[in-house]
Amino acid sequence: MRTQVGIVGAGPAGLLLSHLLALRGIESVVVETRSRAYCEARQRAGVLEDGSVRLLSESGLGDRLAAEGLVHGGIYLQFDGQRRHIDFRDLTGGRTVTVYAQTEVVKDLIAARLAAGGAIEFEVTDTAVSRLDTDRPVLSYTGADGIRRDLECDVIAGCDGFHGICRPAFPPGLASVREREYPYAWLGILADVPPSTDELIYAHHRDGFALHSLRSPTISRLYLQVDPDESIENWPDERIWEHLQRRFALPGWSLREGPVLDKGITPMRSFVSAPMRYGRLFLAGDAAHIVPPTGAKGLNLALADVAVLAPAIDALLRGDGGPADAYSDTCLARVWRSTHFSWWMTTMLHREPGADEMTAQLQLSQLRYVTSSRAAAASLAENYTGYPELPGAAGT
Ligand code: RFL
Ligand code: PHB
Repeated sequence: MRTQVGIVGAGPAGLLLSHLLALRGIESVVVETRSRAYCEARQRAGVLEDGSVRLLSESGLGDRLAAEGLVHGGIYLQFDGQRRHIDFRDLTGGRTVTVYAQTEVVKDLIAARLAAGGAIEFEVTDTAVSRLDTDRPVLSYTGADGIRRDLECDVIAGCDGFHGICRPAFPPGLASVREREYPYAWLGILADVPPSTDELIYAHHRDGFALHSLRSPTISRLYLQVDPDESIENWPDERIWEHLQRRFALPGWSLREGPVLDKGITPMRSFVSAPMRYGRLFLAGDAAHIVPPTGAKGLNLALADVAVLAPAIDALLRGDGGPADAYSDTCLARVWRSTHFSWWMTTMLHREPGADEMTAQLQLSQLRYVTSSRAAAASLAENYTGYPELPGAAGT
């Protein structure tokens, strides 16, 4: 069996890559271990940068996004008994973000690929990649029908997330890994209750960080900092609401409660593996890099990677290897900027277990600065809404 591009993983990176390649007349096959229903229901990100919205719209995926996405012109930072607004429009010359859940991005992408006759194989097992240093790499897997297949490709894209098989297929020693684990995790809930806020609230509190986000005018998404080894069984709904109430408390404002539809705990990690290419295998999205969610960057980075990768593969298949050779450096410039911003937001807002009063005062000073200095607020706003252009890591 043969295809031009074998894509491992039907997350946002793999699906958008398949779509962008199809727009260029390039055929691909996506293989995915999970079921379609699982991929469409997995609760994750919620915030799209300006550039991600433009990318999706310009590639024909903007209808539901325009109708149902909620445009946000800022965020609130809450600390020391005050809630301060950062006005993105004012600070960045009109840029915004859009709240549109990753579940919806994935549903739109799967629908678009299937409507166009695209091949997505769900529920595959034993995915493997080989012959990566030749111009005919092979993607092997067992289909849902139990039949083992070897798919000969021109290029393989590893879009299989942090726990996938593509990054480990690099020869030992080729990639350098930079990593930081944080001493805390997020407990996230989806609640059947209208949001109690018009824009996201990032709250610094002596008990730990909390975030009020949303999914729609009737559904709220809330997060609570917990210990990394916490188990969800220790968190009945009443206990979650009690902690949320305490961390968001503000005179004259109240947090509405409602039935919890979904809950889970996510570890927090920064991780960058470079280069993002070995031979004819290209990594994109969480397969190559992870950021803690406090900067709302992971999904946006995944989309940005494949926006660079699709034209690079196109050029490579036409005999021009230049853009493919530049792929890793081009992406890593954005990846490192987002990695820094996510680390900065995370360390400014979370309570570090065992941290002394010095650390708490440094955080509060930074929060006061970023909400009172126009220059500091503009830097946050520029990073949060995204970077339209970044020079390549090699300065190109
Ligand atoms: P994904 O989404 O993990 O998709 C990878 C896919 O590959 C499949 N797979 C395999 N398929 C075949 N063979 C194998 N051997 C395979 N191994 C794995 C998996 O089943 C899966 O379907 O990676 P992708 O496409 O790179 O997308 C990345 C994003 O999902 C991720 O960065 C974001 O969700 C991160 N993130 C956020 N990003 C934002 O931009 N804004 C946010 O507001 C935001 N909030 C979040 C987040 C992530 C969170 N969690 C749960 C990690 C909030 C949370 C709580
Ligand atoms: C979300 O809505 O899931 C969300 C929003 C902002 C973040 C992280 C997650 O920083």
